[in-house]
Amino acid sequence: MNSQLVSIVMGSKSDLPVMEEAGKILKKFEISYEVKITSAHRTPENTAEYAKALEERGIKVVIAGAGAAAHLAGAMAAWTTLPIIGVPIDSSPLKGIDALLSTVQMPGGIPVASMAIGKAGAKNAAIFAVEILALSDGETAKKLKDYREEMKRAVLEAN
Ligand code: RP5
Repeated sequence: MNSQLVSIVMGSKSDLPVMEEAGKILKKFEISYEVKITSAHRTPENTAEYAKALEERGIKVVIAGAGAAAHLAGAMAAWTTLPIIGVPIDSSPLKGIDALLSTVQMPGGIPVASMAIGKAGAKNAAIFAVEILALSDGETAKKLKDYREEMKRAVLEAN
């Protein structure tokens, strides 16, 4: 067992500027996480080994970001029943539409929760992960409600 609750996985180091948005949110909510770079296509064995070991290591939720023919979230979902939240990354000439379709169009039986393309998706993936963890942690649930209030105040105060 380790103390990390969330795994942020991505297909390439070049995905980091997008996926960092997820890390920022998890830090804000004081949720421990690890970051892993592994590719569904270029390091398939590594990806499978990493995914298979997650549950035993105590990880509860996975956020998986990849661009182009983005198989990472689905490839990981094949090896674990932990919830996988996919983030399509706009790193290809198709600007993430390809990654969005690859991530969202999982065949029935092996789900991946797909977020928006790019930084908003990475941010929401982390909030979604926090929402899952909050189901069994009252303190985290309270922080989520405070976060909503914070956003509401920011909009009202902008006037
Ligand atoms: C995907 O291909 C990665 O997730 C990345 O978004 C994209 C390009 O990867 P690099 O060529 O920058 O390593 O697998």
